Formats: sequence, C-alpha cells, structure tokens
Amino acid sequence: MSGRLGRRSFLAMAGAASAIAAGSALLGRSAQVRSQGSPAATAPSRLRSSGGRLELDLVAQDTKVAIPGGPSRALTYNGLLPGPLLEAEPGDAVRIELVNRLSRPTNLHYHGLHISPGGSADNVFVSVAPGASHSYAFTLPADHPAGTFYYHPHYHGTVADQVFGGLGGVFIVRGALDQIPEVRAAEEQVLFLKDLPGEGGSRAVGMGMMLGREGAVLTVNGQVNPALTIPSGGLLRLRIVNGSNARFWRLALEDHPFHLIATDGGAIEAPVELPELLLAPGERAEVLVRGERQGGRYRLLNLPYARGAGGMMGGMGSRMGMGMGRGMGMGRGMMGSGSEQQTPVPIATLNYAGSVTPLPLPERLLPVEPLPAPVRRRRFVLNHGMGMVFLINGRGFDHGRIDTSVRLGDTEEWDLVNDGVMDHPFHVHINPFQVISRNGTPEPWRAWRDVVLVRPGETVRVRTRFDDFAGRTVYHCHILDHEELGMMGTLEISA
Ligand SMILES: [Cu+2]
Repeated sequence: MSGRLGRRSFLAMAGAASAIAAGSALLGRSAQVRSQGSPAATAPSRLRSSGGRLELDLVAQDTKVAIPGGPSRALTYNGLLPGPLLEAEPGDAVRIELVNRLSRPTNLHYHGLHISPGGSADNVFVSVAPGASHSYAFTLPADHPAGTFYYHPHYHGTVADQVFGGLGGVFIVRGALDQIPEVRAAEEQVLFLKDLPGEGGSRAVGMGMMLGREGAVLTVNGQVNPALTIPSGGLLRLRIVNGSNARFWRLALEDHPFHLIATDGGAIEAPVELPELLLAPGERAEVLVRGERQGGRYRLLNLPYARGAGGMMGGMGSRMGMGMGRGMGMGRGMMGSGSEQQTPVPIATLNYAGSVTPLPLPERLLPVEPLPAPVRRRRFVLNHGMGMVFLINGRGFDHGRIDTSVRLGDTEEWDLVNDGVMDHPFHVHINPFQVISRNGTPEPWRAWRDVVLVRPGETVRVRTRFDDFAGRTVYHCHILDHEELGMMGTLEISA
C-alpha cells in the first residue's frame, strides 16, 4: 500500500483503530506503518507524504482507551493516542480534514511549522464546531528546516482541556538533518510524552488549573513504560515531544548521556552532550544515544521538577529561588491539582539487542544562521493578577485586540520577563527565535526554538525575524491552563 491512503480507507482504518485505542502498536503492524527498523512495540501509527502530498482526515473524538492505571476514556485523533505520526518534506502540500466529534469547539495548530498564520493554514482563530469539519491546506516552504513538530488543538477556551484529555500528535519534516550520514545511520524512535489522569482521576479545573494540571500516569506513545532497543555499538535517535498540558519532563537515561542534535526548530551546529534533558510543554528535542554498553536494561527516567508554584500557596507574591519549590509539592497535592512527582519515575526501558560495528557521532550538524541586529526591542512581562488570571504586560487575552504589531522581514529582540512565582514557558507561533541571553548571560550556542522557559525572576532575551508570512497570530505561555486563564497575546505581522 502506498504511503498515502485514500480518505475512505484511512477513515475505515481509523474506525477499526478506535476499537483498540491507544493501540498504535497494533496498528503498527498494519500496512499503514512503515516501521523503518524502529522498534515496532512503540512505533506510533504513521503516514508519510507521497508525490509531494500529504492528505488525511483527523477525527477528534472521545475514545475508550486501555492504559494501565490510566483513564478509561481519552480524547484522540482517529482513535489513536498519540494521533497518527505525520511525515512530510519541504515543499510538500498538506491537506488535513479535521472532523470534530467532540462536544466543544476545536481546531488545529501546527506547532513549530513555519507556514502562513492565515486562511486554512496555522490559523488559531478558526473555530470548528461540534459535528463540523474544517479543511486545512498549506504548503511547506521549499527551505523549511527538517525537525520534529507537533500538532494539537488551539481553540481558546478548550485547548487546555483537550490537550489534557489526550489530543496531540507529531509532525516530522524530513530534510538536510536526516541526510547527515551519522544521523542517517541511527535507528529512529519518536517519544511522544503525555501525562494522563489516573484511573477514576478527573480532569478537574479550579485551583488545579491555576497551577497547571498534571496527570499521574506518565505515558510514552500512549504506553506505560514501553521497551526501546539498541544494538551494542549502535546509535538511537530519539525525537522527543512534550505533549503535556503543564508537566515538565526532566529526562535522564541510566548510564547513557544524551547527545543533543536538534531543538524545536531543527538542527544545532554540533552535538551537545547532556546528562539530562528538561522539556517544557510544547518543547521538542532530538538526541542521539550511543549503544556504548555491552548489554542490559537501562531505565529512561523522568526526574522530579518543581515548577515554582509554591509561592502561590504561601504568601502571594513572595519570590522563590530555584530549588526551593520541592517541599511545596505537598501543598500542591492538597490543592488537588493532581501530582507533583517526588521521585524518579521510569517511563521507558532501553534493552540491548545484538551488536553492530560501532557507529560514530556526527562532529558537525548544520549551520544555524545568526540573525542580524534587531531594529526594535520589546518587553513582555509575565505575571498573574488577582484571582485566577494570568497576564502579559498586565493584560489578559482578548482575541479582538492587537497587542503587538510588527513588520514583515524585521528582526526584533524581545525581553521575556517573569515577574511572578511560577515557571512560564513562552511560545511564539509561525517564526522560531534564538535565545540571546538569560539574565544577561549569553547563551552558549545558537539554536532555533519556539518555546523557552522563563523562570521566576528571570529575563530571557530572544531574537526573531518575521519571515515570509504576514497575518495575525499569537504568543502565549505553553502551560496551557495559564494560556486559558489569559496569558496570551496577539501578534500582527504586516507586509
Ligand atoms: Cu505559565
């Protein structure tokens, strides 16, 4: 069967899949998936572009799921959690028919893709009513970077509930990074990270929403503690996506460092060795793991991380330093927000199987273009207001207001200032940015990002250029509960 399925056959498969929801592995053995040597046990259902086109239907629906210790129902695309893995190349035409079988409005955001914010492309102002459909159509620019991107709902008012409920999927763009010989030689595995409410757990709102709701069940590709394999001497390329509403994933692999090769917006210039990797909601990274052990089983761990919510529980407005937040976890638990994880939790297991002639790491990756000097500097202050409101520059979100007007082609520097007591990962649509400095300390290496963590008391300076596409879009905190409570602004890019 070709990579592109006809609409009818795809829907038929989607229907069959919903009976075995969270059954990416099962579907993985069907013709829809080309496993390409990746471990089939955790390979999400996959659809590749063919002949320059990627076409599919995505049906957003409430589905019965079977996740050990997890909820009995989740929100899925085509009955799958995560949604189908989409793959395209620069220059491809993409057509996605979104069908809303949920009880509330929805839409789609193509997180990280550099495409138009208007029409039926990455237009977050589109509303798809329950029972209705919407035809998305866009073309990836011919020079679009290769990388790991993320599709998820973005209708203001329902986005946090729908993402927390399960919706989201991975959109891969293949290109130059994939052609680097050492990268190409690696086995590839997508890790879509999602926490879900525990059995009988609610998707409760209230105070939990203010802190940002986390689920107690940690899943990777919709599975609890799946197995990954690596041959001794081999390389494993992990494409990691934080698909959570609010949870930060702080990953470490026992006895194996990560070799970072790509951030949100694609390749960095040379691999960077990291003992652990912190991903805020919406953030992605690609790492290489070397099969440098002779054998055995190694746990991929999620380490505890305190998002600095404690100040909300103690005196309002008290400024917390990093590292002080852990004890506040009890307060958070008492507030019923779900779970603050206190100990490392295994989320996947790496098994050695076989051996190969040792593969080298790449020495160089791809150039990361330095941006020119900015023509303008702006300041965005992130804080909470009185009650359940989160603000940017003192204002809560209003879709009818234009908060920031910029000119197409301009380079600007933005100072992102966290004046509050909680972590806020700042996300900008359409154009990626480079972090210049954090509290005045220059960033050690250049990277394209579209999410950057701004900690309490921190000022992060980013530089961006508004390339190619005029139109209206948004920037916001990617703790989606905070976005819902107002921490979002509109950005108008004028030609
Ligand atoms: Cu936030």
